[in-house]
Amino acid sequence: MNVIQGSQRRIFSGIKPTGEPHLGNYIGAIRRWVDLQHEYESFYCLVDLHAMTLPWDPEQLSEETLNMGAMLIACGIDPDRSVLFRQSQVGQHAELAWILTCIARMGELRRMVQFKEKSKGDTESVRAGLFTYPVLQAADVLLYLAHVVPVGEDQRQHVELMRDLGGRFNKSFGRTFVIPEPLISSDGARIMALDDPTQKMSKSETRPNASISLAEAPESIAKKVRSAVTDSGREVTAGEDKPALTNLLTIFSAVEGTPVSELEATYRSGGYAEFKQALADALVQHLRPIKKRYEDLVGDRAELERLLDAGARRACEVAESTMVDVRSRVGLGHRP
Ligand code: ATP
Ligand code: LTN
Repeated sequence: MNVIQGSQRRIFSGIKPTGEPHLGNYIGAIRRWVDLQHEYESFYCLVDLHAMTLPWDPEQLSEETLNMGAMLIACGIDPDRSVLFRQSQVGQHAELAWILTCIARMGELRRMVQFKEKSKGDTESVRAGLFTYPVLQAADVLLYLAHVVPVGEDQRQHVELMRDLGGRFNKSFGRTFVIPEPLISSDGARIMALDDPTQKMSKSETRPNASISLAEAPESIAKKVRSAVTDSGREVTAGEDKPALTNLLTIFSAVEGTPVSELEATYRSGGYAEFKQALADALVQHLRPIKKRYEDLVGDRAELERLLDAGARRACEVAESTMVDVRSRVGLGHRP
């Protein structure tokens, strides 16, 4: 077995380089990755192969992959501390995905909520890659023998599947993989669209006022917050019957580091306009340095490529050591 050196535990997580990263990605995932890199040996992956499960434009894919790398660094992922890399540069991801595809069951993949949502019920002409998407995701994590997978709530089912596939492989071929645990924090795990609090904020959603991107201009942030839907009533409080305000308070709490109860006490009776203005100001202030750093980084494509290439080389060492073990266990033997 590929033994993890030292006592530090490993984490792995990934983000699709499609569209602009938004507050949901930041609050549910990226800001936690920044903290976790101090506690864990961390692998953060730009999953460009996953981005090919829906129709894509080749130029846009390579552009957005570099942009997403720049955004992660701008948010505080330190490429010296964490292994930040492009999935497609480490061929072992696709190789292990195929082997896991050969032990995955149609029925378990058919049950995946993300597949049902993204295929929109069209199970005939939908691309096969969208169906096997979670198997590639399982390969991503299992390759690195990661213990923990920090993700938003929407990914819980995919982590369950990788646990099942890892366990099934271990049972059939001997203990090879670490069975990873999801790490989903209770607050901010599901940030909802600003114009519809029943839907999650998502990169693939194109309604203009649904999400706030991390590189959004200050005026646009203020405008989107002003036009965010609210609930009936006048008080600024969270609660099951107040999905819109709960979402706005969750966002406010995440960027300010102030508990929701304190924000409620401050803004409860001041009316929605005052609350929204304070939220917009807090967002602009929090995102300003991220936007600035992002703009500096995206201007230097060569440096970004260099950083990601270095990450891929580090990732490849770990991935290949797992694959040597996997290949021998499944009867594929060594590479020439
Ligand atoms: P797409 O719309 O392209 O499927 P997405 O916005 O769901 O993309 P991903 O790249 O799939 O983003 O997810 C990256 C990380 O962000 C994952 O850990 C995911 O759980 C988290 N995440 C995505 N959307 C939200 C959200 N609205 N609230 C909290 N976390 C989120
Ligand atoms: N499917 C995930 C992105 C993703 C991922 C991973 C997350 C790909 N590989 C491995 C955690 C671990 C998504 O849609 N958010």
